[in-house]
Amino acid sequence: MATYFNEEFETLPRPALEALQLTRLRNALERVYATVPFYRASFDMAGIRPGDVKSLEDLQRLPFTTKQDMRDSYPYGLFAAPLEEIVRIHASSGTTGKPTVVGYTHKDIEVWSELMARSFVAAGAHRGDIIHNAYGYGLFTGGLGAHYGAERLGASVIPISGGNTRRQIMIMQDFGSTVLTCTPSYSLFMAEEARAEGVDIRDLKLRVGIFGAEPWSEAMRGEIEDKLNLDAIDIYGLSEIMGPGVAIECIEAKHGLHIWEDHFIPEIINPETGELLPVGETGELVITTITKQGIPLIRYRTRDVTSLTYEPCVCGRSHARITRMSGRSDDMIIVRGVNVFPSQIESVLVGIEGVEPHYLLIVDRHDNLDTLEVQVEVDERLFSDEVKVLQSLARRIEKEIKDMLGVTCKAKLVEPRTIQRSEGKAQRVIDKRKL
Ligand code: DLL
Repeated sequence: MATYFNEEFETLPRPALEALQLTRLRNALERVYATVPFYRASFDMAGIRPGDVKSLEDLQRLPFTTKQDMRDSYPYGLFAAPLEEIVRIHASSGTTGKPTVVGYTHKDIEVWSELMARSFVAAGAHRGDIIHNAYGYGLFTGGLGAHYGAERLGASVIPISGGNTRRQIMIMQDFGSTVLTCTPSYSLFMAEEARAEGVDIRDLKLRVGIFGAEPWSEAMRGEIEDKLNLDAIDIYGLSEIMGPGVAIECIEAKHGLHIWEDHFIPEIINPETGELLPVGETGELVITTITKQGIPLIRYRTRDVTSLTYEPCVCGRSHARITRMSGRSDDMIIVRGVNVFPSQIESVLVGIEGVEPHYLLIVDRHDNLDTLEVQVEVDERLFSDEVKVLQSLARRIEKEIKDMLGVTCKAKLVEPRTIQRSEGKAQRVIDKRKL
């Protein structure tokens, strides 16, 4: 028998769940129409009023919201609550160097904590667990999101955040951590570092790992479970919608991630045409938040590619499942958990004298750690210059990218006209990671 954090809502029969969704959706639409000028304008343009939405199917008649819309209203334009009611602000990188900003009311934090607590229980965690939370604390939602959920559950949380891997291993060993939360790639890096320290991470008390924030594969799950001797669970989320805990696998099935449908309505669309796809087909995930107060989003295009199933699950949860994310429909790459758009790197490069705007990003994974190489052409005059000059240029590029985007890379300067030109879409990224 599965255990639940909130049995009533997690197992709500489909008709009751859908009735609840419709009531909450209609309230959310009234709220955004009344408080957010962007929604009033976009609904008016589409010729639809909140009151016209009489069934869940009517959701399709509403326009989408995109990351661009969030950017255009930077920083607080899409907030539906006054700043006096906002108790937390998070942000994630966007294409323009300006982050995407989200705000939470007290109630939003409560809901998020509950959904993360539900997620922990679905993953097999419980009170008495020692949760080693190595997601980054800060503007990124991973650290604080998991932290509040762990406290809500009543487990003991270690707010270790990311970095200083050797210390992490010592703490896991000495404190007897039973649950590990971090990106999947970082968990493998920890295993490597532990081995280098003469520690077999398989011997620690870790029982469950809750991994997300970047794409990973079934093959990688196998490797992690083997190397760390734990159950590896996939968790999904995005800051725009909430943060971690939008969807999670249950430990009973490890087959698809339950999306908490009493708070979110998922749809799958064809990313080219925007048309709704039949259930089961793969496309772009669109999410409508139906209880959020700070920044409710209507039909938000996540750019993440997946499919939906409403098949009953062995765990007894009635909430739909999304399949493991198979990628993104835009060009964002995720390097060690940091979201990076090629255009962000481009804007750093174009600001540096002596560098041409022809570049290629090569993402790879060595010793379980993502690496990013930035190949960029330098101008003719500079290329014939001394090695010292070129080296200092390369270091400067690496530093500016690190300062601006928070991601470590290796800059490789190449001769003019050596990077392949394209007549159509330029290929800016070569991702060699085998996920
Ligand atoms: O990554 C929130 C999070 C933190 C999720 C910790 C899970 C664990 P953002 O920084 O806004 O938020 O990045 C969101 O990361 O649109 C996906 O492209 C990707 N992503 C998140 N989880 C997964 C996953 C957090 N399990 C973006 N599988 C999303 C694949 C994921 N991609």
